Amino acid sequence: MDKSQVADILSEIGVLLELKGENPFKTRAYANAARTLEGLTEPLDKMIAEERLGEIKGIGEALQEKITTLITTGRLPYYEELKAATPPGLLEMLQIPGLGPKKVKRLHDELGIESIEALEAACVAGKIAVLDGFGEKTQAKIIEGITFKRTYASKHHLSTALVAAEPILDALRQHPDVIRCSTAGSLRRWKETIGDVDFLVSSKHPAAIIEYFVTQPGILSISARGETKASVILAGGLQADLRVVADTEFPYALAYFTGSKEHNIVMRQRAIARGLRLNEYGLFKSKEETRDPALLVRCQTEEQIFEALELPYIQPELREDHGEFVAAEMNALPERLVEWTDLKGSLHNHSNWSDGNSTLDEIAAHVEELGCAYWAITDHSRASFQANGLAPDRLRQQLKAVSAVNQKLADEGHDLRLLTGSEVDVLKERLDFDDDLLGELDVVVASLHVAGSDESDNTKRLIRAAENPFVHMLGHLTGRLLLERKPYPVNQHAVIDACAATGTWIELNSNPYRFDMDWRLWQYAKDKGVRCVINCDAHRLEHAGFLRLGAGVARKGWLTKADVINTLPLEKLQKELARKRTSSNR
Ligand code: DGT
Ligand code: CA
Ligand code: CA
Ligand code: ZN
Repeated sequence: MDKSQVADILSEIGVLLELKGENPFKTRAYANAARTLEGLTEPLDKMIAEERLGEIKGIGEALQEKITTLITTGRLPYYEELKAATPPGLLEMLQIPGLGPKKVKRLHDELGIESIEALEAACVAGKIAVLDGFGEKTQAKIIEGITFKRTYASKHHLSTALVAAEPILDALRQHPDVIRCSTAGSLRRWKETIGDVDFLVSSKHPAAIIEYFVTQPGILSISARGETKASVILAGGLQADLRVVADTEFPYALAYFTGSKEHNIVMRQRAIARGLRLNEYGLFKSKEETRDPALLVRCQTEEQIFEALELPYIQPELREDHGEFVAAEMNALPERLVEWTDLKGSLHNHSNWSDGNSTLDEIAAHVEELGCAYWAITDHSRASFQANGLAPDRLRQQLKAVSAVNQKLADEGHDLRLLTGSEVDVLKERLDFDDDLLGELDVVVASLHVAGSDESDNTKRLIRAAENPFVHMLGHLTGRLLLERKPYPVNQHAVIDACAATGTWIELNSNPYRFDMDWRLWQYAKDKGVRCVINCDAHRLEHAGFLRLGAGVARKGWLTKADVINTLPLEKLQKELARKRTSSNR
């Protein structure tokens, strides 16, 4: 056991004691001790061996003893008993925003509530609102928190699912008995959040594939295992399903298990309208459900299934019944969706001048290695003080530093150029920087970081930002954090309209917690003529890899290379960056 594990247990003890109603001094002592341990620079076992735990401020004898027991035995009976004596539902209730140990204890004591279900029922019956110190507002917030938790508890970020799935797909590909394989389901459709990962394999030896699959590294447990399918749990609690089929069935199974369910329903209806039957086993010349190979309409690929149903190929990302059938009928599907290799750089990124991790030199070296042509440094503006935002004089210093890096790049014959910029805060009445300063920057991203609760007010602020001739694009339009924080209220259509009217671009923030603006709105934006910028919002070097994720989400939004500004080479990009400013000057 290391010190951060010990610290976790100590702070949990603090919470458990608070739930029990112990005196605040005692409970706080545990929380404080946990924090102290986190900050230690020496390993705990060394300090214990040298009997120096007592030197740590704020850790009394009782705590020293518990820490020693944990480090030396890996267990602590005191903690285990305390935990066993606490209804597990109480700990679960603590995960609901706005419910701390004190409130949970009162709900338990006064209403006998020991589970989320009981809590919900009490809310619905109005029993929480009448409790002293709770009220209608708290009750409504608890209901909201329960709903939120329920919706998202079983969902995972796309990036988490990809990291878990890709090594397994690679492994499957290398197995000699695998004929074809693919991911399916929401992962293949590049949904922003993933329920479970689906794999499809064709093989003559399903048993060998199943055995191979369930013994892959990174698999925590096997939940189900049959002759042609298996389900396993991957790290982080993510479930993965595998289906093994005969190779003749592969295209039909791939189309079926890719979904979405809504898309599949329309496909099946099209089949029925043509006197056919479509299911996971095939497309059959039949008016009833069947699996009879004699009736099969032979398709080698998904493309041929679409062809048989008189449709052009529909890319997996588009299979959401979100207009793809109407567009396909009119031959109006995008010809070629954007690919991440089309991207030449990112126009919203941070460095260690604000809250990023890396220096300008490190960033330049890294993104050049990735093959980027340009990379904008848009650190936070002054108002984002918690993110170490730059005041005007520091920003002007940074402009010099960027230009020095560019000089060096040019001298050494590199093609990459850094662009100067700012992620300027959209404040209540104005932008954080005045137009003169914004006019000195290559790239200006305007973002709302501290939104209000009033939709029309937030909308107005963003529209005002779009109307500023020096603002090139709006950053992370809704501020949402997927599976964590809801978007602030904003009329996105109105903001899109304002961007269309002013020639302002909208960011597709490629951080997998954001993917903001949402893919469902890009068709509308594109129809209005609004262009997209696929940005990393990078705070570390490895965030440059978000470009791939963002491009996938842009595909899901039907975007092509021409719809995305940062597919342009540097010179053309610079012309586009100048366009809004010069047209507003006239
Ligand atoms: P997820 O896992 O919640 O992120 O979403 P999906 O789309 O991956 O859903 P999943 O894993 O339950 O099933 C994979 C695909 O299989 C789904 O997109 C469509 C197909 N599928 C599964 N169950 C049904 C069903 O009852 N009816 C139809 N039409 N298709 C289904
Ligand atoms: Ca799935
Ligand atoms: Ca599944
Ligand atoms: Zn931001």
